This record gives sequence, C-alpha cells and structure tokens, in this order.
Amino acid sequence: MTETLDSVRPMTADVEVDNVMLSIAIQKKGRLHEESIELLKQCGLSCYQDKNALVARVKNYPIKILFVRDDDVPLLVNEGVCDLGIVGDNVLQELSCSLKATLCESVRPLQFGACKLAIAVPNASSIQDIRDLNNKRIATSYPKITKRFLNQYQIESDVVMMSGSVEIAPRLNMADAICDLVATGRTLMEHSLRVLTDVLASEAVLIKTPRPFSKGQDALYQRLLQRIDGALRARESKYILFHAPKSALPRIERLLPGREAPTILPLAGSDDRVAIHVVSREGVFWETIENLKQAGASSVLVLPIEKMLA
Ligand code: PRT
Ligand code: ZN
Repeated sequence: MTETLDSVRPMTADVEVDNVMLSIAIQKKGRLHEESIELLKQCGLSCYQDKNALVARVKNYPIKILFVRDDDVPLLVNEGVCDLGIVGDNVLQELSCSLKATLCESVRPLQFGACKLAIAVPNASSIQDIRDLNNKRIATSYPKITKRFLNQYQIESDVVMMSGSVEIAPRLNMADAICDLVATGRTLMEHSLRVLTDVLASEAVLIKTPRPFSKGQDALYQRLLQRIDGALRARESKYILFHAPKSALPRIERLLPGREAPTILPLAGSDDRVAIHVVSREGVFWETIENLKQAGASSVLVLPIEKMLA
C-alpha cells in the first residue's frame, strides 16, 4: 500500500462498481501521478492507491479513479471508457495528430507537469537554423507532432521513432537531431545538446470524453470543475495582512498584483495607521513585500489560501 487516506474503498478493475456516475483516468506512476492525486485531494476527494489496484472509488464523491499508463489516458477518454482524464498536453496532441475523428476535449490546463517539446542538436553540430534540418534524421517519441511541425516549415527530414532515451540517439549516430521533452534542460546539457527550436509548450490538462453526459453526470462534472477551478485559483492566490499609514493606501493598492478590494480595519490606539487584509490573485514575490515596506507597511504576513470559490 503506497498511500492511505481517509474515507476510501480500494477496488480492482474486475469488481463491478455500483452507482458510480463519473470516472477519471490518471497516471498510475510517473511524473504526473503525485500532482494529479494532490489536485483531487484539494478538490475534497479522498483518494487511495493500492500498489496493484487499477481502480479506486472515492467514498465522499460519486467518482472512480482509474490508474493507467499516461499514454492510455486519452485513448480511454476518447473511447468513452473513462469520462475524464489527466494527461500531458504533449500526449494528447500526439494522439490528435494521428486521429482524424473528434478527440476528447481539453477542458482545463492544470498548472503542473510543465515542459516543452523541443528540437535539439549536438553542441558541435553545424545545424544552426530549422532549415538546416532538411534531409537530416530526427529521433523522437513524438513522431506525429514532429512531422506536423516540420511540415509547417516545408522541411523534409527523416523522423526516427524511439520510445525512450532519445537523447542518446545523436551520440549513437542514429540521428542528427532529437525532438524531446525538456523541463529544466539538465538532460540536454548532460548529453551536450542545445535547443534549436521549441515545438510545443505543454502542461497537464483535464480532458473530457466526446460522449455526451447524462444530466446527473453533467451536474457532477460541473461541480468537480468548480472545485478544480477553486483549487487552482487558491494555488496562485495569497492572503496578505499588514499595517500601514492611511495616507499610503493609494500607493499600496497599486503595489499589490491582482488584488481584490482590500478590507481596511482600524488599529487599536492608532489614528493614522490601519490593518489591511487583501487577497492577491497573483504570486507575491519578495519584491512586492519590500515595496510594501518602503511604502510604510509593517507586520506583513503572506498566507496560502486552501480553497477559493468565486
Ligand atoms: O509509465 P507511463 O507511460 O505512464 O509514463 P512515461 O514514462 O511515459 O511518462 P513520464 O512519467 O516520464 O511523464 C509523464 C508526463 O510528464 C509527460 O508526458 C509530460 O507531459 C510531463 N513531463 C514534464 C515530462 C517532463 N516534465 C520531463 N522532463 N516528461 C518527461 N520528461 C523527461 C524528458 O523526456 C527527458 O528525458 O525528462 C527529461 C528532461 O528533463 P530535464 O529536466 O532534464 O529537462
Ligand atoms: Zn507513457
């Protein structure tokens, strides 16, 4: 058992689940797993994962969670086997390039799993421009996106499909360039590769089946979506409290990014200073706090917000 939280009932795929109205597929293990679970927890769902369980039901919400390979998420959602899914946009795009038919809808970017798909070449390569890729070999696990990108520039390259360790292809003389995911850039650096061009920016997205929902399912889906929006909004928002001179209020208001109308309260024993509470919808950086202090603020507290409904 890897994780045990409250109010849960583990199940296996072959067990019939009664009265479940929604299902969501998430990655079983890998880069998106933890944060997908975390988001569902922030939405109030109690998730449980047994090492071998493929399906888990959440006791406090009519939804079952399927744990699968990330590549299977859009396939399952597209076929209507699952109602919803969480997957990297890169995987979704690769599938949508191969399927001509309607694909599951991407309904929300989820602010995690950020990376980009980029074409990279060896540091010492003579390839300096996208056009230099003509008649060259490009190794990738994303052949469809790569071809779509090359077509846009009318470049004819030989796209070599690799399912992993793409970064070693140039050294093995299997390719002149690669098209792979980059997050920090460390892997490229370790393999003496440099980015030639970005192809696609990606992050985890919530996807929805093209199959129409019943009225009941739609109500559940809308409720879940509201909770996801609330959780995402809360992540980027901060509650800021501080004291400041009344005369500095106009300047202070301009300093707070994405602020809502502040609450201003009198301070006991002070006529000219007030306490200010404000929700900021954008990240609060050290510079903001330093600027607030310069404007006369004191006792500044910046607190995370757990939930936020519009
Ligand atoms: O087993 P399963 O099929 O489910 O998982 P997987 O091994 O296919 O995928 P996984 O878990 O590696 O990644 C899942 C998703 O995470 C991807 O589809 C992306 O949407 C997202 N993601 C975010 C990343 C990265 N960042 C990332 N850095 N996926 C892969 N990488 C790899 C990249 O391929 C390269 O090898 O990390 C290396 C580069 O990282 P940096 O930090 O060195 O630049
Ligand atoms: Zn995968």
